[in-house]
Amino acid sequence: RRGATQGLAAILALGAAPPVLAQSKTVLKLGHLANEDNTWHKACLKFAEEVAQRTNGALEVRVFPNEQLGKETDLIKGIQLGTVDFTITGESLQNWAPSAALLAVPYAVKDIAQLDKVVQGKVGEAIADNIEDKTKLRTLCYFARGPRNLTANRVIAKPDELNGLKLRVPNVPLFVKFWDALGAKPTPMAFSEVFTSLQNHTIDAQENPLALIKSASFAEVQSVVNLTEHVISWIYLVGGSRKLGRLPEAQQKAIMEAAKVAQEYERGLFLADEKKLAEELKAKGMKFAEVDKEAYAAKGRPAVAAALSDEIRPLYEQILAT
Ligand code: 2Q2
Repeated sequence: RRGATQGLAAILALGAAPPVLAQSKTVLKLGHLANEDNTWHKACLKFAEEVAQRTNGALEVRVFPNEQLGKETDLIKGIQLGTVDFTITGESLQNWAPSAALLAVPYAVKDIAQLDKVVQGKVGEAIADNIEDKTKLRTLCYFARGPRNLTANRVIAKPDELNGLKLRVPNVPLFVKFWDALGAKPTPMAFSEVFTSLQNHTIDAQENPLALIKSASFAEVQSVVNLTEHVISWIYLVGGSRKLGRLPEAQQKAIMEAAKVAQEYERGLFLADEKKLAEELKAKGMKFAEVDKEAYAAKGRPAVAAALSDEIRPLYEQILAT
């Protein structure tokens, strides 16, 4: 760098026009809802590092955790407006693209092996295409998630014991319908508001994979993990297709490659995490309760069936058959 500056000084001294010394730098913003301890954040940092390396610093991805750049829904809109460039999102996209509901249908996907087959196969392709088509968000890579579990301050062994439990759900109409049918009172709310709302009892419960339960410190305000395992889902790292499409080909390729590296990297962290999360949460005082999963599944089934439109039902059937 010093050499270049000296060279520039020399040229200016000679009165010549300065040469273009370096490509101008483009800064891209990535916002997400998890905190710094979460594997999503670490994968985003990896993504940023890989993008910088593969573009010789011409592209800089700045990562903002904790909904610092906005709530999940705002981030999706922000990408559409061009004020944000990337986020991590999934089933909330059903508010724009109906097939995104299929990322998280209660009691559909049974394990990670099935999930990988679904995402990487024809169904996943159809979902990703539908998302890009309806939202102008391009899916760059995906992260598998652990099963969603219902946390509360009591054991809820079967849905009949929900008794109007005030439950926070993300902004996902399918989740609202499912929990409503089970007998809870689901309220959509942004992730960044959940901790405080549990603390001041605006809500009594929430449901999420153990990874987010841990990184968001819900153990401080929830005593029981009810092992409902009601949703096994994945989530996408997405970027705005219009803005990305205007970048030079080589930079677009660098972004896609960096995303693949981030995906692999996240999977390693995720698998390591899954082995220890339950013990870590128990050490923080949470009690783990086995529940009647069959009763949860059975009571929710009609609502799930009714929530899936004819348009996406064939894809749903294909998921079940995978
Ligand atoms: O509880 C949350 O906010 C997340 O686990 C959500 O499931 C997730 O962010 C979805 O809203 C994905 O679109």
